[in-house]
Amino acid sequence: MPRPFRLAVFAATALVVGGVAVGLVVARLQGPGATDAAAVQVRASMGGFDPPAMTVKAGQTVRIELSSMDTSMHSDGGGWHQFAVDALGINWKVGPLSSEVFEFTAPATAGTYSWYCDICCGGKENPSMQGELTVAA
Ligand SMILES: [Cu+2]
Repeated sequence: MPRPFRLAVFAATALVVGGVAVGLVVARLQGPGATDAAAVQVRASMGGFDPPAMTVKAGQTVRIELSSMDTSMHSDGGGWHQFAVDALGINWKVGPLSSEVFEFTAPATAGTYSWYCDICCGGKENPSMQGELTVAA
């Protein structure tokens, strides 16, 4: 290959690789979620749930957008998180750096339920991978 051409190929390759790297960093900083304005935003990461507690009305249809803020680079769970409430038959999962919208109908009577993620960080015994759902009358 002629030298100027090789230089051009090198420059183009460097630009593409650099652009992908910048894109990845930006995506990591922004994170997923907030695609559904009508849904309650729940973000899960290795650090825990944000928010770690929520209150809903009895009998209400609850719409939740669950996001995983972690990348697939996490050796512990591969960036997947779970939102499970055994008593309500809820078992939602979301993949790395993505979000999904789920719905459930809150029980008709008031009560308190705990939710957990059993995928990462030692599973549901880990206090940071738990949250509390309050159903208010
Ligand atoms: Cu988790």
